[in-house]
Parts: sequence; structure tokens; C-alpha cells
Amino acid sequence: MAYASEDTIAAISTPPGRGGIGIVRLSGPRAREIARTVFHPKAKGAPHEAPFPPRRATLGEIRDPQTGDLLDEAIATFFPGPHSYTGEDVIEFSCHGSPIVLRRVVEVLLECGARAAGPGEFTLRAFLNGRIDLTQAEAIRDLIEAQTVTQARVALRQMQGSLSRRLQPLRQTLMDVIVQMETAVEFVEDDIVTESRASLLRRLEAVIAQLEEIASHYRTGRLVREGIHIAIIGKPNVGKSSLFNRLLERERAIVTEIPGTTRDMLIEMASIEGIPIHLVDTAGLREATDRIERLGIERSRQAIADADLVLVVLDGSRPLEGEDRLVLEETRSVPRLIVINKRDLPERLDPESVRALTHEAPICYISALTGQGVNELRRQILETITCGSAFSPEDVILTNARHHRLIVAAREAVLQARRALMEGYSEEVALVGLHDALRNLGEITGEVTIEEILERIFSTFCIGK
Ligand SMILES: Nc1nc2c(ncn2[C@@H]2O[C@H](COP(=O)(O)OP(=O)(O)O)[C@@H](O)[C@H]2O)c(=O)[nH]1
Ligand SMILES: [Mg+2]
Repeated sequence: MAYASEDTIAAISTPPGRGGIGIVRLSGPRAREIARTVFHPKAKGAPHEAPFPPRRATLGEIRDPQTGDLLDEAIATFFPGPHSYTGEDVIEFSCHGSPIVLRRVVEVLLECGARAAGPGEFTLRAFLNGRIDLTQAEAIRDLIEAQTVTQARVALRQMQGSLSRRLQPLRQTLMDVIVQMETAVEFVEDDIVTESRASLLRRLEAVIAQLEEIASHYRTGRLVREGIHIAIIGKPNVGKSSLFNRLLERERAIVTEIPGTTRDMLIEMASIEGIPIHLVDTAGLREATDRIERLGIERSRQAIADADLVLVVLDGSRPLEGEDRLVLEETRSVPRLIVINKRDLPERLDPESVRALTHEAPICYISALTGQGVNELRRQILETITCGSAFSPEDVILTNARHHRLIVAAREAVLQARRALMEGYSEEVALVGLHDALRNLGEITGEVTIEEILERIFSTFCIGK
């Protein structure tokens, strides 16, 4: 796609704050010309007017061309289009990482005719210039925002085109089938048409199966991307905060033998096999004795309502009590795991009494104090949230709700086309569905672009990317 932007954009590309290095990026037709007015190579004999050597670091001074003031000593690198990130001429200034310096540098670039880049505008240009497709652009944002190693890995693979590569043959098949059918419409010869319908149907069925396969990744894909909320619930003193700390692998919550120690809700990020876990420690659920505790308990109820999974903690060293029954009652209708804690102490909790009240919920025995059984609990959590399907985050190719919606829509459209063919409607009817499917798939990679989509996607980027 040929795209010629008229203006040259500039922005700080490194995060806000102080650091060893801060990068200012300049992209567009006037990048070199603007850079020349502010940047003065230090090397003797370097002709000031000469263009920057491509892809080579040049040490120099950045000066305000109006006043001659020295702003910073920096390294400039020139990436000539079209083989640059944006596909245009790009200059990157590696300055000292001071927000004051970087802001000043951008200011003089703007004074020299550059325009301040909007969020994601460099990547938008990369897309418009055909350097990357939309799934890759979105993956760049996901990579930047990744909070776990797995999220980063999945984003990296998508950035390298894993999803686009899977979709390409499907688009090709749809196009082939469309061409065949358009031809059939042109040359109406009954024998040939009925002959090829069977084989066209087979091809469409293969496409439907593949779309279903890709869509099925979304369950785990969404887990990898968004993670899940797990609340730890139980009466006071059963060891909720101890378990919270165990799962976080640090002493985050205060643990004491005094019932009611945890009053407010604590939320921290943990991860199991690369799935981000938003873990919530709560005040004990019981008939409250004071006002603060009552408020804490209110929040615990909220946490139960908000959680994707609840860990119901019971004290294995004591018989089941009324307060435990209350907890089991309150968590009755949410997905839950029963965790029987204090395994290191003599067992006084009758498993049958628990079973009778919990039905199907899996039971794990642990000691939050010694760590015994905690890995098994992690495994059980993973199995519960992935519904027992073998989970390998490495294979996830679909994490994005937009992609998922379009793949489901494409599948629907192909199904409709197939139905039309099977029920003996004319090719024209089936063609409508196939064109719809193709358009949906095209929207994923951006081959069919709609202004609104672009705006929505790129506005979620940070400035300078
Ligand atoms: N023996 C033993 N004591 C534990 C275990 N887990 C927690 N405790 C103790 O039980 C008390 C209450 O623990 P805490 O985590 O604060 O419980 P919470 O009120 O449910 O948050 C503390 O004295 C802990 O040291 C365990 O697995 N074994
Ligand atoms: Mg606690």
C-alpha cells in the first residue's frame, strides 16, 4: 500500500522519567532536513550539510537553531525509508534520559517544522506503509504492555505474523471458491455446477473447521491476556493471608494468630504458568463484631461476586464450625476450590462433613505454613481455569477480542454460504456469505480497513510508538 504522509512527526519514544538514555524519534519526508538544522556532528571534517550515513551512529550536539544554545550531546541514527520502522525516513536521537532535555529537543524539532506525534502514530505509519499488518501492530502494543513472560512471548509471535500466517490460506481458499462460483454463475452448465458443488462444499467445510480451531484458542488466549481474579475466602484465622503470601511467594499480608487481622482487601498480581492472577486476600467471613470488620466483610462478599474463582479455606486442625458453613453457603454458587489448610497439624476436620456440603468442588490439602501441597493447589487452580484442557501458552494464537469476534463472524458467514449451497440456492446467495467472510478476515489483518477501526486501535498506543 503506497502511503505518503505529508508531515514529519516527532515524539519522545522512551518512557517518562529519568534514565541513562532517552530517545527522540522523528519520522517523515522532512526528517533528515529537520535533523540537520538541530544536529551538529562532532567528528572533524564531517560535512554538516551532508546527509546522515544510513544506519550508522553519529555523535554530535543538539542545538537550538534560533539561539545556538546547546541542548544535549546525543547520538543520531538515520534509518532511510522504506526500510525503517515506519517505512519513511526516520531519525532517532539517543539523548541523555532527562525529561527536561528530551522535552526541549522535541520543542526545537517542532519549531523546525515537525508535528507532535499522536499515540501510536509511528506504528500507524508502519501499517499504512505496509511494513506490518494490523495483527502485528496490535501485537506491538501487547508486547509493550505485557506483564508476564508468557504474554510477551505470545505477543512476539503474533508480531512475527503467527495469526496472519494461519489466516492467509483460509483467505486464499475463500477467494478460490468465490472465483469458481462466480465462473459458475457466468457459464450456467448444470452438470459441471452440481459436480463442483460437492467439492466446493468440502473446501468450505475445511475452512469452517479451521476457523473453529483458531477460535477455540481464545479461551486460553484471553486467560493469557487478561488473567483471572481469584479471591481467598474463609472464616478468620484459617490461614487465608498465609496462603496469599505463599501464592505470591512473599510476605505481603500481615499474618498473626489474632482473628480478624486482615480487615481490608489486599490485591496483588501473581502468575501460574504464565497466566496472570489477580489474587485477593479478604477479611474473614463471619458475624462481625465491630464496624471496621463489618465493612471488611462487606468487601469480602464483593470479592466473591467479582472473582472468577474462589479459594475457600478451611482449618484442617479443627472440626467444621458454623462459621465454615456460612462461608460454604456464601460461596455456593461461584466456581470454587476447597482448600483444607494446616496439614502439618493433626487432622480434626472430618472430610465427609466437608464433602457433604461442597458436592463437586475439588478439595486440596495444604499447609500454608510449610508450603506442603501448594504446588498441587497451583496445578488444581490451573486445571480448573482451563477446564482441564491441556494448556500450552506457547501455542496460543488468539488473544484479542477484536480478532475473535471477526473470526466467529467469518465462520458464521461461511456456514451460511454452505447452507445456501446445500439447500440448492443459486451461487449468488452463497457468494454473499463468502464475500462477508472474506471481509471479516480482511478486517483482522487490515487488508480491509475502516477508518474507525484504525482510530480505535491506534489510540490505545503510547505516544512515541
Ligand atoms: N500450623 C499452621 N499454622 C498456620 C498455617 N497457616 C496459617 N497458620 C497460622 O494461623 C494463624 C492465622 O493465619 P492467617 O494467615 O493470618 O489467617 P487468616 O486470618 O485466615 O488470614 C497464624 O498464626 C498462622 O501462623 C498452617 O498451615 N499451619
Ligand atoms: Mg488474614
